This record gives sequence, C-alpha cells and structure tokens, in this order.
Amino acid sequence: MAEETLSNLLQEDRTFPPADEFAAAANGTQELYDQAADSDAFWADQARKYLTWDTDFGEVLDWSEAPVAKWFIGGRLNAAVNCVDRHVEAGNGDRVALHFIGEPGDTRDITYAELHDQVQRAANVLVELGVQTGDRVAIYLPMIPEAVVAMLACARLGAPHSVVFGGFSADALRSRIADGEAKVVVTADGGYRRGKPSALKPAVDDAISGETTIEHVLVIRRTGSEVDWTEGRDHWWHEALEAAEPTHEAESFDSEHPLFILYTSGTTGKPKGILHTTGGYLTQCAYTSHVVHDVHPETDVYWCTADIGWVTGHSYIVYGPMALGATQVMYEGTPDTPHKGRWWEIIADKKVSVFYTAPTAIRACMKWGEEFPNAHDLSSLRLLGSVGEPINPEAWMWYRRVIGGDRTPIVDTWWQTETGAIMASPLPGVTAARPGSTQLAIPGVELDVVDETGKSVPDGSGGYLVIRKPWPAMLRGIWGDLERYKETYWARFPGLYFAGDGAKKDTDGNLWVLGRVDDVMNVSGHRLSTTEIESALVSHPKVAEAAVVGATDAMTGQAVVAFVILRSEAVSEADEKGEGAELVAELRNHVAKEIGPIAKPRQILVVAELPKTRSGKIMRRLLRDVAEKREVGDVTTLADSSVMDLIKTGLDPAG
Ligand code: 6R9
Repeated sequence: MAEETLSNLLQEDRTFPPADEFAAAANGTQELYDQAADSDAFWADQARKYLTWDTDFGEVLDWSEAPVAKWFIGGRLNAAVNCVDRHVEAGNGDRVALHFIGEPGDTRDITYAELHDQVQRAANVLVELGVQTGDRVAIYLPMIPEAVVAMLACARLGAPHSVVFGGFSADALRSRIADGEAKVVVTADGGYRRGKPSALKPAVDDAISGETTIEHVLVIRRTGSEVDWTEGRDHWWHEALEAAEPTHEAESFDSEHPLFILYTSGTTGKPKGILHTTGGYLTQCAYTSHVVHDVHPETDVYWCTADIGWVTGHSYIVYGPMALGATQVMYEGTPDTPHKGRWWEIIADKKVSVFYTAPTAIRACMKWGEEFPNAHDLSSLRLLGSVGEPINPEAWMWYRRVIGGDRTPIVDTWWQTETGAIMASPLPGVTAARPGSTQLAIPGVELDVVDETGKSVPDGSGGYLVIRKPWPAMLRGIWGDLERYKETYWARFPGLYFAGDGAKKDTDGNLWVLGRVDDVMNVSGHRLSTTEIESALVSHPKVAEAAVVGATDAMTGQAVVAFVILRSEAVSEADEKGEGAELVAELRNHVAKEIGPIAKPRQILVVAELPKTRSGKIMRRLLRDVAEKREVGDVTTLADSSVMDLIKTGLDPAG
C-alpha cells in the first residue's frame, strides 16, 4: 500500500517556484540554510533574535544527559512576558491580538493591552487558589479567548499547563488530571458546537468526583447554561478576575523550566504526557512562525484553525504567533456551522492573509464544492499552510487553486507533539513547492530517512523518518516516565530520534511523509492509539475481545475500524432479537463516552475469531486488508490459518 501511494507520489513533478514579489518580502532566505551549518551558533542567534531574556544564556546545548537535552544554559525568561508584556511595552498595546468569533456569531476583539490585563489578573487568581511555581493546572475549554488567557497565566507563574481537548470525555480528563496531578482545573459551563450549547462542566464534575488532586475549579461563563456548583471548590472566572489585583509582577524562570504537558496517543493504551520546557520551545515556535508562516506582525492577519487542545493550537495559536506579536483570528466552531461557507466568510471579513489548516478539512471543503469559497473574496490570502497528516497532491492543488487563487505558496509542515514545533517544510519565498511533499528540514534541523538497520537510504528510496540532532523545541521526556521516553523514541535506532513515521526521499532529495508505521492511527489529523480504543471496547460488558485498525479513508485520511468478539450471552441475545445494529450503535457510543466522539469507530464488525500469531499477537495487518477490502495477505504465521476465512465469510456483505 505504502509502495503504491509512493509510486503515485513520485510521479508528481509539478513545481511551484516562489513569485518574485513574495520572495522580495519574505522573512525566510536561502542564507538561513548556510548559516545553519553551525547549528549551535545558529540557534543561539535565533534565541536572541526572537526572545527577550532577563538573563542571557551561556552554553547553547548540553547533551551530556542524552536523550534529555538542555538548551540555552543559564538563560532566564518568562514565556508570558515574551508573548504579551513586551509588545505592550514596545507601544503595540492597541494592536489586536485576537479577533474572536463565536459560533453563534458573537465577536470580541482583544488587544495586547487587554490581554496583558487579563493574564495578570488570571495569574493573581491562580495564586490565590494556591497555585505555585511548578504546580500543574488542567485546562478543559472550548475555543474561546479565555483558553489563551489561562495558558499564558500559567506560563507567567511557571505552573505547567495541561490542556485537555474539550471534546474528550470525563474519563479521559480524569486520567490526564491524575497522571499530571493537577491542582486546579479551568473549564467553562460549555461552548457552542454545531449550533447548540455543548456542556463541559458536568464532565469536570464527573472527572473529579471521588479521589482527586484537584482543589479548585475555575468556571468561565460562556453559554449561560445551568451548572451544578460545589461551594468552596468552584469559582466563577469573571467574578474572580474582577476581584483580583490588576497587576502581577512576573518572575523569570530557567530556560529549562517546564512550560507544559500535553497528552498524546502512543502505541500502548496509556496516553503519554509530553513535556516541553521554556526557552528552546519558544525559540523554535517564534522562529518558525516567522520564517515558515512568514508572519509580518504589523500587517498580517493570521488564522490557524486548530483547537487549543492539540499541539498545533499550543505552538501556532499561542506561543509562536504571540511571541511575534501577531494579530490572529480565533474561531469557536465548526467549518460548516451555520453554513458551509463559514470559514471563507470569516477570511473575507477579517482579511486573513496567512491561513493554516489540516488536509482533512481541505478534503471536506473539496467535497462540499467550490461554490462555497467562490462566493467570498479571498484575495487577502497570501500564504496557506497544512499540517497534521500527509496532504495528497490533489487536495494540495485544490487548496492552491480554489483557496489560494493560484497565487499563494503552500507550506506543508511536518512535525509532532513531541517535536514541539515545525521540523520540515518548504520555506515560502525560497523553495519551489512540490504538491504533497513536506520537502526539506527547516534550517537548523537535520532529518533523515533510514533503513531497518539505521543506515541512511539513498535519494529515491524509503524507510523510517528520523531526526539526527537535538533541536530546541524537542520534548524533554514523558511526564513521570523517563524509561518510556528512551524506549519509545531512542531505542529503535541508537543515537537517532525515531518519529514513528514512514517516509521517502525523492530523486531531488525532497521528503515525502507516508504516515505512521506503529499502531497509532491518524484520523482527521488527530492521533489515536489502536490499543486505547481496543481497551475502551473491551470495557463494555458485551465485548470479549477487540482489535482496532486504521483503514485508509478518502475523507479523514484514516478511519477507525473495529473487529469485536462478543461475549456468548451477548451473541445469542443479539441473534434472538435481531438487534445487531443496535448493539453496534451502543458500542460506538460507548467508545465516544470512554474516549471522545473523534474515537468512534467508522465501522464495527462482529466476528467469531481474531487472527493471531502463535505468540498471541493480533495480526492487524490482515484485519486492515479486510477493512480496506483487499485480498488478504500472507497468513502463514497465524496460529490457525482458517481464521481469516471465517472472518470473511462471517461478515455481512454490506460490511
Ligand atoms: C503537529 C501534529 C504527529 C503525526 C506525525 C505524522 C502526522 C503531521 C504532517 C504529518 C505528513 C505532514 N503529520 N504533519 N504527516 N505530513 N505535514 O500533527 O502533531 O498530533 O502529534 O501528530 O502527524 O504522522 O507523526 P501530532
């Protein structure tokens, strides 16, 4: 399959050299690649160029405790001051930081001066609630400005935030709170989703019922819906901020002070708390916002459509653009509420010039049709970006033609929660783009594709994507589990960071990322682990065993397909009452409740057996063949080779 995709991709020879006008004004330059030859000196320059340090650093990189890096040794700074205060001090307090647009149509423009006020007050409130430097604060919010305020208030205090995507369930929130031992959770009564208020507070109440580390809950009023209230524990955000001291003196923290934890799916069921620290992370976020997104803070209106609950929201809504003092759009809702032209209407209205979104969204818009974007004036756009999964050349071409008016460069940016910031991308104004290729490592980063033995493969062939040298925004570990960090990323190829992605280099040395090679799925740009969903299914009383695979899906990249073996009581019950369809619906909802709606399987197939090796490992490769309606591959290592026939004949032909 990967081979097939690849031969298509490698025939892709359309190139799009930068327009002269764009190149003349671009932040990125060819010289950056040359300057990066001495990478320590290069990163030291970027750190001093983009950030304000209260104490300058000495040594650039300390790799003596590899694979845990330390960057910008001895340097001290405050991330929130870098993202807010210094812009106000420089006289840009009146500049809009956020053009907020709520799903129901309410709008709010928040300047850097207003943000400064809010962040200071919120920091004071957290202190009053007992939050000290180093304490963790969970944030469980919709896409509203207070999410940014809460994150920056934590950063200001040196209290690492742990943002949990608002679409996750109470159970997911509970396990993340427990793993990070968060002391306070910031939430809202709810948010607007597809035209209706969608409650959040009940999930928090549920997640912290029983034994918990949470002492206080700060609640933002967004929808005005009724909420249950626990006196002494729950506090209204607006009341607390109003009563708080308006100023807060920020402290500087060590460059390696933890900035946040963000949970992401791994190959086992337990999500990994990815740890990021301050100086290196912020440097690479600001640098890439500047040279890859080409943000010109005085003139651009930038919009990244990601949710704050994913790393893209952390790095390219909060830390990168705000370190530069950019003006951006923040939108609460979905792209098709109340109509399928909503995004394009916002771009025309706010004159958005730089737009960053995901291939899954682009493919959905392609399906809805060109008439929606065509109905709006998109001429303000000058640069488009893509992130989250491979973008197929057809979607790339559509994006450029329909959204970019055949004029804008596209940056296809490869990176991960773990890398913290963009690692590979064309540099707009410098590189000639290839539809579907993430192209080259950015200046300062060294990527490679290696074979099974860790040897670099020649141009024109494929293998595993690795990173050869430490980079400033790299993760500093997995929260509370250093061994798992070493094991997951550094054990496969000693001395190299293994990203978990398969990739190819074309004959010109361009990079084509092909997707995950481990048991992690990528559904609409969201990482989900097969094991996590299997565990959720097996937690249902009617399920005996489950195997989950990611099947190629034209719309979402991959889709979750589950194979379940029912407990015998459930089988006879379903047969007798002819309630198979109801049971499948019940199981899909169960997964949504356990993990969140994005993890809902597209399809659940009830089977009598699962294909297993003699050592008992489920052969997901074979199930993927079934899910993708292909000829089933080699079954010789199965303990019982007739199992696949049983599965195929047992399946309802409508599947
Ligand atoms: C930023 C983000 C990381 C995984 C990564 C890869 C896939 C991201 C991509 C891409 C091809 C791109 N991925 N960007 N694949 N081309 N431009 O998405 O972080 O949620 O941790 O996912 O996403 O498979 O390994 P995260």
